[in-house]
Amino acid sequence: MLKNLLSRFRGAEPDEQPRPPELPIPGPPEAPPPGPETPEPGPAETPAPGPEPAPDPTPVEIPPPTAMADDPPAKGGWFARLKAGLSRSTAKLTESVTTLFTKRKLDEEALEELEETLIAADLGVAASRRIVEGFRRTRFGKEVTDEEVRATLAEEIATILAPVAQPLPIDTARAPHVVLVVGVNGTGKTTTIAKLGKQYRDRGLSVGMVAGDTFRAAAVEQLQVWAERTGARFFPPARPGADAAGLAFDALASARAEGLDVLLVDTAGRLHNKSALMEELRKVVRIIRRVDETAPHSVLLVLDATTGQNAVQQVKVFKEMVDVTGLAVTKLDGSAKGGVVVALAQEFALPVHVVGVGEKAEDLRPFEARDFARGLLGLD
Ligand SMILES: Nc1nc2c(ncn2[C@@H]2O[C@H](COP(=O)(O)OP(=O)(O)OP(=O)(O)O)[C@@H](O)[C@H]2O)c(=O)[nH]1
Ligand SMILES: [Mg+2]
Repeated sequence: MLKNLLSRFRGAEPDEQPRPPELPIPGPPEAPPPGPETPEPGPAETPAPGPEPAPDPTPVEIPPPTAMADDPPAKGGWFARLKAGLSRSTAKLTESVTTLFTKRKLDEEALEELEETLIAADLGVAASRRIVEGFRRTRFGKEVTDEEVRATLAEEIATILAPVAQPLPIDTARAPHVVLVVGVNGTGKTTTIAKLGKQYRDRGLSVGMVAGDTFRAAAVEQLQVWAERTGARFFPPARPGADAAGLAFDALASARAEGLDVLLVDTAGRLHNKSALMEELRKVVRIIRRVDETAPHSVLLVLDATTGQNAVQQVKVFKEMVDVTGLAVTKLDGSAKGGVVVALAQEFALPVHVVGVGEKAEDLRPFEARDFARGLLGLD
């Protein structure tokens, strides 16, 4: 599994992820913020003077900006969308539970099968064991229906999730509150920034977006489109491959001068190897602390639920690199692996701030333990 994860870090070649169809490139990027790109010419932090990487010659690809601000809201409330989004995970879990427990005694064998079902649904070994223990204590030897099992499962899962269900705290007094967004490539970092940015703008906050994935022109353009659509201040690199830490420094200095409320910093998901990525992320943190020693105020790790247990490995790897303060779990709508959120909660106890169940801005929502647990079990 780790091998699989690390292989995603390898190779600085253009992104191989399948991408949405190309769109015409919007106008030229905004002028970069004033000031030197690399702060203080101190020897330790100055980027190595080696050859600049060649600008990305590949055509610029931008996800269609259709799924944001102006679309009519999807039918049904948030819970209906959550349930619909989780339906693939739900089907996997409830079918097994139904097959297992159509009026059956909850004996040792049944409990073992239940544990296997939960593990197969990506809840992880520790959480699955804990849940089954709960059943053993309260229901052992009793005859149960699949309905009862589902309801009890939802309660047990909600108990595990409740402590991690915490909104992303934004302290506007920081002016700006800096959110560093990290994660492997393709997990949804840039779209999560776009969605959060839109939600903060809707709340009347002033927002900056920093295109810290400087190597890929496509990544910069993608964020620029979102910034324009949401009315956020956009901070692009001066040129492709420019030093991400220097950009973050300049952006934070400008954001401070302008009194922005929130600064969302995008980062590259893949450099040529893990240690290069680690070095870059640590450098970004080190350098922005020269402007505000309390920054970044949040380090949001974005995980793609479709990768299942691989997400667990990603948390371990990123926790080594930076001080991850919370998680965003995306693509729960396209996954049969929503159970992984339970595994993450059990294993790391990191706050899960938001979950994504679709591509619209309103499909990124605060994580609610009870709703999620009941949605996962297909209950109302
Ligand atoms: N269905 C669905 N798609 C999502 C969700 N979140 C993000 N996506 C899609 O996932 C794809 C990748 O998202 P990006 O935001 O570009 O991911 P990234 O982490 O910035 O990727 P890199 O910049 O390549 O590292 C895009 O097509 C998004 O629209 C979600 O919750 N549900
Ligand atoms: Mg991106």
